[in-house]
Amino acid sequence: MAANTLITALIDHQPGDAPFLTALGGQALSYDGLRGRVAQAAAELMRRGVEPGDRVMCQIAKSPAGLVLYLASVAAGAVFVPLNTAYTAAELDYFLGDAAPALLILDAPDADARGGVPLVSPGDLLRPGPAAAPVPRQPDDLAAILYTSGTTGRSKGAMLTHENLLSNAIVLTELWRFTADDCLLHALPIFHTHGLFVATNTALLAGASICLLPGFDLDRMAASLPAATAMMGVPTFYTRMLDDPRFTRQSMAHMRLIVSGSSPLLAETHARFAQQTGHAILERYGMTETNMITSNPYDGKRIAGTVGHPLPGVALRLSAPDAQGIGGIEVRGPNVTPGYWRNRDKTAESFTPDGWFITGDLGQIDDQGYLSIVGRAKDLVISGGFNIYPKEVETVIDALPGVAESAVFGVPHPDLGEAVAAAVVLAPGTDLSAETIISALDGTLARFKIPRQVRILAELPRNAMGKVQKQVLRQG
Ligand code: MLC
Ligand code: AMP
Repeated sequence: MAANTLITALIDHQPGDAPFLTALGGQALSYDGLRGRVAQAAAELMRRGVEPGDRVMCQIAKSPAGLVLYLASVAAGAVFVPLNTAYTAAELDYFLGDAAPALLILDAPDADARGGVPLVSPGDLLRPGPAAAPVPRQPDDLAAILYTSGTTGRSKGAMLTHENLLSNAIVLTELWRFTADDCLLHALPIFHTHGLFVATNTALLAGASICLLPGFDLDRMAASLPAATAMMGVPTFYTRMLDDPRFTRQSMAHMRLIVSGSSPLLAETHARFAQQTGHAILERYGMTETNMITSNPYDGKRIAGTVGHPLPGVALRLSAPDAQGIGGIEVRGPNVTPGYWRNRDKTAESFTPDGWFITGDLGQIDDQGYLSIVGRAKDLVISGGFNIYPKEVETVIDALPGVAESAVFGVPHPDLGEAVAAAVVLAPGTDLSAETIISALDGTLARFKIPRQVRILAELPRNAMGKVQKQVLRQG
């Protein structure tokens, strides 16, 4: 079989009858079954004209088909571009224009094409048919593009190579001791780094099985728990589990690993979880552009409020540290993106002249080498693990008739960590209510980006330089 860096590593090595997906009211799938489906779907993609390097865009509900289509796209030599299912039609059109995919996969396409791009459903691609061997690909070839918003308000596509993804999966599998005996409880979405790469690639590389849930749901989590050995989640998963009496020391005694990431896990949540379940959550830190960067140790002390040490092979430094040692986190290694899709300016801005990726996070390293994320240099809200860039929301609010200007910021939220809030100044002589503004955003912005509270103000608080003081707004 021809070498396709990622596919060869991820799905070539497991025994045929080993379980890949375990059944939970759904269908079970062996590794042989997975390989067969991937080879068929790859052949179907090629038959439809997908060529190596072409983008295959996919916006579908989480299901086994989603994992097969990810692997089949990569097997066909294409670049997989998954999209958040919450994105609106307007947002989708932007991604279509930017990525210029050869194909767009939607659950229920209502036309043959959109913006000139052919539409297909997962069923169109997963029909039984001839199989294709993986198209040879090199480590530097792209395997995926993941869109991530930015401070300018326009999403940019982080390019991820076969090597970026594989190097990270190899390190995590080893560090977190994944083996073929593991069963990963998978409740994360599969359109982001966390659920698609950290969880899925790591499990595949280990030959482990996955209990794939359509989303995070406490009843399904409780029902699946007995079969699982490990889980990964965002902090919201763990705060919700803490409020549910089914997640106890007894019901979780057989689990060997609980991982948290994507947004800050409160030290208090870590402590309460340990008390209630006996598990010290292992917190790690990463980013779409860099995959995983640091992790608390598997064997050593997992320190709440820290994200641990740089992963083997990943170099980390703090730029311009202040008197307390707080500096900008910069990263280098085989995990780091070569840059943004067709966006040389953003790529250039995101790296230092000597080639380090600028994360935009602020960190501090203690005397044992544990990194803490102490803030963000970037204006970003992380709500339930989804990133929202205020600039994007402000641009849409500012465009509403009757709005003079706005400022969008994060406020503490017990379930989501942070929730999106907005302060709006109306144009003279207009009278808009908070509710009118919120409902006017519907259909333009994905619902998770829409402010949960809007305050109408006479003016925005500004500092002497004229910069809006979001800290003042946050304090109410
Ligand atoms: C859903 N909603 C959210 C939201 N998720 N609002 C704000 N923030 C969120 N994260 C809104 C919906 O629009 C809807 O609103 C209402 O909440 C109910 O939707 P739901 O789908 O039923 O919500 P729920 O299932 O409770 O989802 C919450 C969640 C989910 C936390 C389980 O958001 C989730 O799975 N988050 C994980 C995100 C993730 O994987 N991040 C990793 C990024 S990778 P309405 O108004 O329509 O009713 C990364 C790198 C790294 O960051 O280091 O990992
Ligand atoms: P994304 O752009 O969606 O990949 O999100 C990456 C950002 O999430 C990082 O730059 C951090 O700001 C944040 N992040 C990821 N993991 C953690 C963590 N464990 N603690 C705090 N912030 C985190």
